[in-house]
Amino acid sequence: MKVMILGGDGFCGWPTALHLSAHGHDVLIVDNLSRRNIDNELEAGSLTPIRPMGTRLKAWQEASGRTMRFERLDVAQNYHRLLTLLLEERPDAIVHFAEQRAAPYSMKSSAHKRYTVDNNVSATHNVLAAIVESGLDVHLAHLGTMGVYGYGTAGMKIPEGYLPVEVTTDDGDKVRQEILYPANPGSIYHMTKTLDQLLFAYYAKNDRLRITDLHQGIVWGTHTQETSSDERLINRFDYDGDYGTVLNRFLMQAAVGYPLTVHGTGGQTRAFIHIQDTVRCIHLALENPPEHGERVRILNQMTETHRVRDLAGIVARIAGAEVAYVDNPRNEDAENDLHVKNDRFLDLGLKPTTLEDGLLEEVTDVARKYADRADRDKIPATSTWTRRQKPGVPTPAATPR
Ligand code: NAD
Ligand code: USQ
Repeated sequence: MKVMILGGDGFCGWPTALHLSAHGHDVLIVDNLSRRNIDNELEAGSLTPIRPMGTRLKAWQEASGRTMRFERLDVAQNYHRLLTLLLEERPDAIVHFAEQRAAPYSMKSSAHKRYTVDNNVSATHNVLAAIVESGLDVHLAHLGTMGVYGYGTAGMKIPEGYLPVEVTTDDGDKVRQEILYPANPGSIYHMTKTLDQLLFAYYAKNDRLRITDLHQGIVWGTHTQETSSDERLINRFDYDGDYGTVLNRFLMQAAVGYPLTVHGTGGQTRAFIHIQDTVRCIHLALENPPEHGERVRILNQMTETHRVRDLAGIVARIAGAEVAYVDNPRNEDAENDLHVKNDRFLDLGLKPTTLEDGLLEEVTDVARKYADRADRDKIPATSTWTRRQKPGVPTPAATPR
């Protein structure tokens, strides 16, 4: 299969490109390197020393004997180059990761809100419009988020995209139908993913595009089978207050002796998936595309749920770290339960990698290895959701509880 990977220089996109190439697919990476530029803006960087794209591709060729190509292109801005590329390459599938993905970054200022909306919504719409204009039969697989649902449960497991409802007609008859699960985003970033959903629903209905939307939980870990085969292929490891996600942050904080920054009470429950399962799920989704005329196929790409304070407890236990309960910079429920269906990937054969101590230690080892690259000043989460919230900065009084 020929696969175009939009956002293929990023944390999920790079290991996915390697995984698909290792399995014999012809991979073309498209990326505008905006994530590397955001590192410059934030004066932060990956804990792991990620290499420039040219070095990455050369290393992969040497390690595997396989070739991948790279096209630098802004999917949100350069519509005509995107269309031309599609017509030249005629891919069977496109995997779309090319969005600004950090909730805290999207909440930093009105400029960051506007960038995130413009970039994410335009990127998604450009891809859809270009597929239609090209006349090609391309399966589009998009990385969405569990956050489109919000993190509550109405006494039921969150279904995979669609909610069965029964309505009473004016004649008193009962009619059953399935609707998109009500969107309930918790940040500007998450809101862009709910807007993406409507774009997909429209294009699947009007143009019979084949679209899979993968509602992914928080990705943790850093290595996959392929990224660990050569140090030059190493994946990025974000730990800063904007891009670092909770479990990887805790593992890194433990490795550098920084108190684990639990926001608020740590009662927030979220869905998680290991990076190795991310790449497997995308491969499975590409091998099982929807039919023409089928509604958007939505799969929940997560393997387990955990409460933030429990994660901090596990990391503190295995790594001997202290836990700091800090002000929550976000506007989110202090406590929530979360139950999620993920039957579709399990039915396709996914064997989940669960959060075991061994794996946690593996990530801590990566963090320890590169600890001298850490900038402790970049660890606190300083982006606040409203003026009411305060930055999540540990104070001596907050450590430990
Ligand atoms: P990332 O920021 O590491 O990678 C995104 C890549 O897309 C970057 O390399 C960036 O340069 C590129 N990009 C952004 N806008 C672009 C544009 N307009 N044109 C071309 N390239 C562009 O993010 P990630 O963690 O790899 O996430 C990838 C996708 O998966 C995102 O859409 C994100 O919403 C989703 N996701 C990520 C997680 C997670 O925990 N990391 C969880 C759920 C969903
Ligand atoms: N949190 C802490 N301490 C920290 C960092 C985070 O307690 O140091 C808390 C947050 O307040 C939040 C939870 O941990 O309650 C998760 O935060 P996160 O930064 O790990 O994840 P989030 O902002 O939701 O975003 C990440 C990815 C995003 C993806 C999303 C999947 O950055 O791209 O869409 O996970 S999900 O959360 O399932 O919507």
